Amino acid sequence: MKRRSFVKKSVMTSMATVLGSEIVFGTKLPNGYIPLGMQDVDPFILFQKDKRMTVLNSKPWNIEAKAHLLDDKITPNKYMFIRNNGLIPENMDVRGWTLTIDGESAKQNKTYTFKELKSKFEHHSYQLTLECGGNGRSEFDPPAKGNQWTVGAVSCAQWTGIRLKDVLQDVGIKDDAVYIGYHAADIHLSRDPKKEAISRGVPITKALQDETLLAFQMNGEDIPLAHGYPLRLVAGGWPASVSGKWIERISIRNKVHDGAKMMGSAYRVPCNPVAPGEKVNDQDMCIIESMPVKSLITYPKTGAMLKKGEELRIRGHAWAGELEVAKTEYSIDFGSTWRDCLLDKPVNRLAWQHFSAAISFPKKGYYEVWARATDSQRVSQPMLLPGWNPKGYLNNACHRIAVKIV
Ligand SMILES: Nc1nc2c(c(=O)[nH]1)N[C@H]1C(S)=C(S)[C@@H](COP(=O)(O)O)O[C@H]1N2
Ligand SMILES: [Mo]
Repeated sequence: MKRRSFVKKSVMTSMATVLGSEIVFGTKLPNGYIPLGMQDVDPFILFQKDKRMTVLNSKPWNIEAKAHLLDDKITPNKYMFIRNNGLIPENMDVRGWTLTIDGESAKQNKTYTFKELKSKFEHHSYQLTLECGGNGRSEFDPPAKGNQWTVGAVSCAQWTGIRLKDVLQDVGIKDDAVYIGYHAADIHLSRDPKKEAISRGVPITKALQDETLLAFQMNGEDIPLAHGYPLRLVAGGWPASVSGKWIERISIRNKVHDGAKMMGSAYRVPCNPVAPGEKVNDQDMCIIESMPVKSLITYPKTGAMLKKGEELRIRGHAWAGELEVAKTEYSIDFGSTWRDCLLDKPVNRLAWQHFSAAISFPKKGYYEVWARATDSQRVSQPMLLPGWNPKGYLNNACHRIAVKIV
């Protein structure tokens, strides 16, 4: 007969934290047994999220915001979307934690402790826009599999850490380096330790940008566990899937990184437009790089009611991947005419920009307010759904809200 094994003490401690009290007789818990009190964990409490956030999936956890919850200039944790491909790692302890840099194009393999990283390299802080490549997926037809994100898989927090380039240069980069790939501590859904939930990366040029951080703080505090504690790669302006959470290893590659979710239709779109529903061969798919121009009206909430004669002051954010947003406009006549909004400059490169406008309505009735951003290369958001693709990425159609004048 197989001997009964018991849960590790460390696992028990973390379960007790979630339950909020000691598990009396916890040492007698059989391995793999999940206490009832933990099977219905309240994600809002667990992740300290606002109750108005939408849970799209619990295995793995995927949670999104609503447009009006993203009104802050800097996104607080409670409104920040969570996108996980695997299971959140447990017991992340900075004391035993290390970061290793390796790969064909690293001049040496080097391992740093958390303390070394923090003391050896200069600290930098940037506001960085992170948008999931699949944000807006729910609109595509035929529908795409995956989390049905509406508009809330985007955030712009203040990230503090060290520059990835400083660490890579400390290790030494060979001339043939073309890409970096991250390896993280999260657990594959199958729980097979040989499989990685996700292991993506960026071209070496993006890795060497000043704003590409190995962050240890978000909004001035330790990064919340769900967002990558203790160390996270943050490469703003690109699909957020390149911003690896719970980073343990970064490989400097002499070819395009070939980790989990770099191939097939994962985070790739047809290199040339295809008809909705068309099957696309792997070799005709291209990796998503800089995200397209987009904007979001964060005030008021859709459905706002105003009295005739009242002026409406709308607010929102606009972002354009690697580029700056040059213009934001609004329309109240379904896109027939557009007027300029006030638009702030970004606080730093790759931070979203804030816009506002004071709108008057000619008479009582139903209106929609549409917002449209244009990037520094004069590319504007489409009014309707852009190019269909198998996984439903890059929906940057104009955001709109309903307004009633009574
Ligand atoms: N290790 C790891 N990093 C990851 C992921 C993941 O599942 N595991 N998801 C990626 C994806 S697809 C997105 S959109 C962002 C989401 O970041 P957030 O959960 O902090 O908002 O993290 C990225 N980094
Ligand atoms: Mo994502």
